[in-house]
Amino acid sequence: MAPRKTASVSSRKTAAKPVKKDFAGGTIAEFSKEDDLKAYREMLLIRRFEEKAGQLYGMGFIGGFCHLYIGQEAVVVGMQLALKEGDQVITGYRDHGHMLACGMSARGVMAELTGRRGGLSKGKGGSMHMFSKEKHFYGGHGIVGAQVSLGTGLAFANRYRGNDNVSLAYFGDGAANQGQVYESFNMAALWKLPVIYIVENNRYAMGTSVSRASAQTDFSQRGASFGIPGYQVDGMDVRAVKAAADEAVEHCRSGKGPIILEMLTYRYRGHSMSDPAKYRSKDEVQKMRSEHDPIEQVKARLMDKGWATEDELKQIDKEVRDIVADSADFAQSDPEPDVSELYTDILL
Ligand SMILES: Cc1ncc(C[n+]2csc(CCOP(=O)(O)OP(=O)(O)O)c2C)c(N)n1
Ligand SMILES: [Mg+2]
Repeated sequence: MAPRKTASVSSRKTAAKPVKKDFAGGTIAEFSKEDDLKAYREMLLIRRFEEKAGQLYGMGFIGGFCHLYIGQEAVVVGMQLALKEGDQVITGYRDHGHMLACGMSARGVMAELTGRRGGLSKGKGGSMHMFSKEKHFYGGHGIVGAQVSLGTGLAFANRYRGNDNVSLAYFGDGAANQGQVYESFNMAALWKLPVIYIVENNRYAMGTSVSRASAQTDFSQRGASFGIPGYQVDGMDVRAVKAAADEAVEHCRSGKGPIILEMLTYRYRGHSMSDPAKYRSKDEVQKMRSEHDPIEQVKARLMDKGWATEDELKQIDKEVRDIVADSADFAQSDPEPDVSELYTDILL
């Protein structure tokens, strides 16, 4: 879906082909003051958390892989606004934002990044391997594309148990070229499984741009041969994401089977923590930041409409920073797992 205001985000996709019918009737969700304030707070929490994680990594407190979600916050926050208790979420390794949006604690995520006892996987999983049964979050997966099959399995379980829950499987533009994605699409369409496939098209898979890696760059159409409907969504506008999410959730809950949402989004930081970023220009990044930033969009709207003053927004920023600072303190002071824990809670 391409709201007119943000045409430049989608024009790179739509220029070469007929204009696609807008999803959700071409509209964006009407946000009340409360909706915008909630979206602002949640996106800001992810942004500040990720900035802090980047700092802690630089200081040597976090080891191994660490992939930041900065720039993509509207996708997960907008999707989450359409869910109900029991709906499941699964994603790849760029997962901190998904966990926070699912309601997992900042302390638990940060302490997992630093490998401490209070981490969500008791300090033994790290950035890419965290789970919460309570919050219906199923990881956190380092194998590119694996979460698509697992997310399809979650949808199968919902069908089998006869509940009306929906599973959300997030994956990247690079993962979209993996074979198991299409095996999953086939089964999901065949059995009409309630799964929303969310392609987070941030234009790059590590250092490879979509156009260098993909024969079909319109990911919303990747399910066409299975009869799975798909739509492109402005993933930088939380209202557009919410509108698409509402329709996709309704599609799945009403028994119509899987659906694909391609989120046109962008990651501001490198792929992981050591990325010289020679594959894109600084201007490209700057243009996205200045013209499409998901948080700045909401901030401007809140102020334009008189729904919040600069001081009130600063107060939210302070509250969010406090949560993040607390998580960072905890993640540095909590002890590491005892050596006796080396072989517990793991598959041998
Ligand atoms: C099966 C497999 N192949 C290759 C890799 C190495 N790898 C890690 S991330 C990545 C790029 C994936 O890009 P994308 O799906 O676009 O996700 P993004 O990082 O942009 O969120 C690759 C190739 C891997 N982890 N697993
Ligand atoms: Mg990508």
